[in-house]
Amino acid sequence: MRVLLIHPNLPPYGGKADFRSFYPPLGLACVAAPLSAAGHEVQAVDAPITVASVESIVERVRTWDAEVVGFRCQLINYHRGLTIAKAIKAERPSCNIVFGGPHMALVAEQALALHPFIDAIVCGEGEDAFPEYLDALGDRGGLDGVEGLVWRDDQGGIIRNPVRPVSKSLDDFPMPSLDILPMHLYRMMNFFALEGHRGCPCACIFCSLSVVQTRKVRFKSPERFLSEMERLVVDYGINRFEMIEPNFTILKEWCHEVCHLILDRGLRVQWIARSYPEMVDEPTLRLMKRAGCYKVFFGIESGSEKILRSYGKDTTVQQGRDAIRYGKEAGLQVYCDFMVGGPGETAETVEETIRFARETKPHMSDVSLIAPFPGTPLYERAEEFGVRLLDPHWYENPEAVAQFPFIRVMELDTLTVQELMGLWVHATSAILYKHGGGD
Ligand code: B12
Ligand code: SF4
Repeated sequence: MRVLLIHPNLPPYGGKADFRSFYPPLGLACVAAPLSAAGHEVQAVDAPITVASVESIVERVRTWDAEVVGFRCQLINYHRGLTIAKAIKAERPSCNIVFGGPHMALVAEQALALHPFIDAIVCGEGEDAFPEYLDALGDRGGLDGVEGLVWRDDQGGIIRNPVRPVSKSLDDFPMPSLDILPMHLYRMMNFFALEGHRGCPCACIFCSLSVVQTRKVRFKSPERFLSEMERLVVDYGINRFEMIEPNFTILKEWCHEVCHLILDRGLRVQWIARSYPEMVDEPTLRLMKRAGCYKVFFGIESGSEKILRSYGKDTTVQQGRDAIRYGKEAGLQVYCDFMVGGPGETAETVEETIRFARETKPHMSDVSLIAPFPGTPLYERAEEFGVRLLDPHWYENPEAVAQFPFIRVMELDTLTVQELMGLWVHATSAILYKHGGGD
């Protein structure tokens, strides 16, 4: 079959009319590989980097005669995906429209009910599910046998198949099909994403990653990971990477082995990684630095012990301080993420966060206003956390999503929406503009 994969554009960000992202849709390259191996023809449109218009994408579907069109959506580009899908279906009613990506597993039934132009949604990992879906379309088994699929039957009913277990080793998946992406543009940027493991054992109440990817963590072998890195260096001339997992140091032996392999093979690479403050130590950060890491991200979130607990974090404020110090002493740039708006947040707890940033002086910081993403405990059990959702279906409202990062859709027992906004602006200016420069 001819399958066109689409990475929809991102909405305007922070008032910028055309937010051009240079972040590759690695997930599409991952699902493309088994499709090609099964004999399907696969092409992709990476709209954020090529700034492809809806019309040009519909034209591509028509001229190439695509039979199936697959979309990768996280919430932020979901509405662009819907606009493109609707236009394709209007032009080519026989074309099968499938959605996948981190947002879709959380809203699958609702999305199918609201948007009749979507034929099916793949929840979670797509490497096995998507080829099986295409087989089933081609009459090699029914759609009801495809685990992880939510789909529309001939009578218009919405069927949710059993969940697909995430038991397979990541090494069993083929190497991502990078050639479907505009690699010349990523080469110009000298930037690409690398994935070493999936899943997160934590369950922070504002995050859906452990819901979608599960709390079980699966690793690629260090050798497999290195061969993905080496391929980018040798075949594509790219040597600057971001490791996308939430905690690159989650298994120290794995992290150390990867760093030693980079050093042993003499790869001259530069990379950035994320880590949990409670799972990092100075020797590991120094080894990462020797292996080419130049920046480390810590999700500090808050300088208040009480708020950290309300997020469901195990980290203490002191562990955050220590992690920042270790990072600086290892010679890394330290980038910290803070948030405003957790359950029980008050002007005093926000001041604790500002004091933390003043005292620890990360080189760079970001402060976000918490948003209740569907599927997260914060959204699903809002009342329990003293949170009131002003519009429970805000994620289906393109205008609400387009306000990102100023999403004003919840208030707390302790703060109104206006107070929340005010404190976020205050924290942003105090941390970013007065203390974002570090030492
Ligand atoms: C890189 C990244 C970004 C990049 C952009 C990503 C992109 N290419 O568009 C940037 C830095 C811009 C970004 C920003 C944000 N991000 Co982000 N990001 C990620 C990250 C770290 C990696 C994504 C990735 O490549 N994953 C690896 C690939 C292999 O996985 P995948 O894409 O999910 O694909 C698999 C499946 O989903 C499926 N699949 C995917 N597409 C398709 C298509 C079809 C047809 C099928 C069948 C299957 C399928 O199969 C793939 C292989 O198994 C993820 C976390 C993560 N580890 O996934 C968060 C994540 C996607 N981000 C998230 C969030 C919340 C954000 C922000 C809103 C954060 C914030 N508060 O600022 C901002 C948005 C800002 C903006 N205006 O864009 C959430 C999304 C939640 C949601 N419901 O949408 C995630 C899941 C992180 C989390 N902790 O929850 N992000
Ligand atoms: S915020 Fe980070 S640590 Fe917490 S559940 Fe999400 S990915 Fe895991």
